[in-house]
Amino acid sequence: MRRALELAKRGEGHVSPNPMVGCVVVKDGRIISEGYHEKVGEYHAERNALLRCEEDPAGADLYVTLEPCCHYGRTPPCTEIIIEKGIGRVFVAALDVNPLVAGKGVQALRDAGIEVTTGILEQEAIDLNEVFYHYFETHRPFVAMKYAMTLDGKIACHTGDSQWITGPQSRACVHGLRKKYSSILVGIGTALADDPMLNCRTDEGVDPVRLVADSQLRLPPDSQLAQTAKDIPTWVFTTEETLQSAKGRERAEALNRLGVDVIPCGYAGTTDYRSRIDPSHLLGLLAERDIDSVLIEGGGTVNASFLEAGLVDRVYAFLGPKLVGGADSKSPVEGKGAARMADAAELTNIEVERFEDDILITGRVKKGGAPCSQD
Ligand code: AOF
Ligand code: ZN
Repeated sequence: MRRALELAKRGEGHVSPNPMVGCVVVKDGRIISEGYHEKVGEYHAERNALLRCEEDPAGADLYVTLEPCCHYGRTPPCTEIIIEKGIGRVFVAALDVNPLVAGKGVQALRDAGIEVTTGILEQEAIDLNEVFYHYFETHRPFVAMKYAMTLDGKIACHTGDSQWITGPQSRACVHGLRKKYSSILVGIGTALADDPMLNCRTDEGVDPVRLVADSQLRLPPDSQLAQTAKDIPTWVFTTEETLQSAKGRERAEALNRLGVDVIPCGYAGTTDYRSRIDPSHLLGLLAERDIDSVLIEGGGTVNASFLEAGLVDRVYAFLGPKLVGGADSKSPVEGKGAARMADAAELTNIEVERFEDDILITGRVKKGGAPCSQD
């Protein structure tokens, strides 16, 4: 099953909104075939493994990280080919949450006389597909928030200079994260300050859809994002109000011509800091377009609006061993912030990793603990 989990990971970045799944076929104590779900719309892990067998898999054991499906989706049911090939026993890591499958896949195999064991390395399998489980259960994209800060909690100097807080190894890890999530979001402040590309610069990386929260539609047509929108999908979320003004319409048309998709989104009002896009509505619009996950890369305004709305599911905080000081130097989360420590957003299932002298702390945000912006 460990091998099957390793194989599953190879699908990362290519299968969204499907889960990553791996499969190993074992006969007489030898692995006779392996497979994984390589690309959304294409064959599932089990079918890939079974079609690649160079010897008859009849009577073999099949290890799979997700309950085999029993429905006709974009591909035929895996239970059918497992039964057809005469597999003797099936070992499953985790059950599916897709209501078309959940429990029914295992039942179909048992009904056909196959011995099925579930729950092997179950937690690992669930953790691997945290995005898939979350998206199916909530119908809302999984939100991961990433930032790099100095040891004194700043994401830039008071002048705005921010290159670089962390070293090359941490930055390579960020490109790995961009492969893991199907979209990447920045606020217009970050887009203007950094003129980023927001692509995935790793081997075989797939570029995530690039999103900008831009209530006033200020993204310049000569920005890198707009200029490369014909090659990498780029969606800019603005308000109806902006699109109704002559200036807004003109800006939208200029961006459209460059291939940018300008999408009207709800407005969360003007707070004590800045006007902003409604994060919950934005996620709803993404789900309509089958986007299962978002990596938020700042800045502080966007981070605050998602965190305050209780919509952040995972945080990646990179720490660079530097101190820049400055009362006006920006920190990762703006907004008003929690009034009491008891109202702080809290992380659980913490993992710590080191990249040269930088430290990455990541964890899931405990639910029901969003910071409250009221006193
Ligand atoms: C499996 N093995 O490798 C995967 C499964 O549209 P389709 O046909 O690709 O079906 C997608 C659903 O199939 C997905 O929501 C999940 O329930 C299951 N994914 N099942 O037996 C696999 N990727
Ligand atoms: Zn399947």
